[in-house]
Amino acid sequence: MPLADEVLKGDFLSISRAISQVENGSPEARDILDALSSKVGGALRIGLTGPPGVGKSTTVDELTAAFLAKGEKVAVVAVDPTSPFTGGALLGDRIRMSKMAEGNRVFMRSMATRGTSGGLSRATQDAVDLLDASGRTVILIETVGVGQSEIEISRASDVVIVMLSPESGDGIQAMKSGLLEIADIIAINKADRGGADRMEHDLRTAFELGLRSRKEIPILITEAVRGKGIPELMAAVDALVASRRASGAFQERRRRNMEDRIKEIAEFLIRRNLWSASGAEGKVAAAAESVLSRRQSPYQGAQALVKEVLR
Ligand SMILES: Nc1nc2c(ncn2[C@@H]2O[C@H](COP(=O)(O)OP(=O)(O)OP(=O)(O)O)[C@@H](O)[C@H]2O)c(=O)[nH]1
Ligand SMILES: [Mg+2]
Repeated sequence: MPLADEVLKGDFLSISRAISQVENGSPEARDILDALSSKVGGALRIGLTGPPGVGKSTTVDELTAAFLAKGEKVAVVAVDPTSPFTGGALLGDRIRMSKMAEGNRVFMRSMATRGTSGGLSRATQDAVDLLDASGRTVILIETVGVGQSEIEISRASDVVIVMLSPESGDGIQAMKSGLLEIADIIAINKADRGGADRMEHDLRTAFELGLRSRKEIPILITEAVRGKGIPELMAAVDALVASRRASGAFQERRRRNMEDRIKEIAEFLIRRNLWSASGAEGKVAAAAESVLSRRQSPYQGAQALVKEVLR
């Protein structure tokens, strides 16, 4: 049976194999995604991001349990933008695989790609699509909030929860980075360490002063290790999703995200086709020679190359 059919049946091992193909950028991955396109879109995609060690995985575990209790079929995708392709991700997968084989209720996967940020986001989104088609109803996507990964998680998610903690000046860091801009909900975790109320106050003041383009935002205080604040966090997610569905903002966000995604894929395909075309390197060498011998400008050289390869 083709892998796409196995994925559709929700078989964990097949989903895992299909995600590996997506990570490797294999042609089979494209075929599977094409075949499953009519089955994608039903799952709720929730992104969790924030500084290293803030409590994202702990919160993901708690949210997973809460969604399971509501009868949802949960998948967790942990994206590590810093890990190189071979750096420990495979071992991590194996550990997670054995965990999931026990329960067989939650699909868990850590993702690594070859390190290009565009490739990471493409593979993540493809993996989420596969999980969606496989019948998972809630997909939690965890990623460390550093640099480019913020935009990527935002594009892959219906709702983004940004996690901060009162310690180590996370709030100030978050204000400097783009982290707060992509937040739909903020969770101030590690409330037991003290200073959470103060941080909430500072964030609200900052928002009122216009340090974020959208001012209204739920701010929750959590203590994930003890499950404190998790029901409230769930309720905030539910309320946000319900109101956005009612107003059309939910679908609007998906449309915008999809436009960005299609652009990104188109750029990828153009670049790939350009350099994979036979003789491309030779043509570059010829164009360079012709520029250096003053017969044309670099733009004319590039233009000729593009015309020929993208025929
Ligand atoms: N005191 C305290 N510790 C917490 C809380 N939530 C999580 N932790 C602890 O913080 C540490 C990091 O938690 P993780 O959930 O792994 O954090 P993370 O954000 O997923 O970390 P990375 O994925 O490495 O960025 C663990 O030792 C947790 O037990 C909390 O509310 N209070
Ligand atoms: Mg983690």
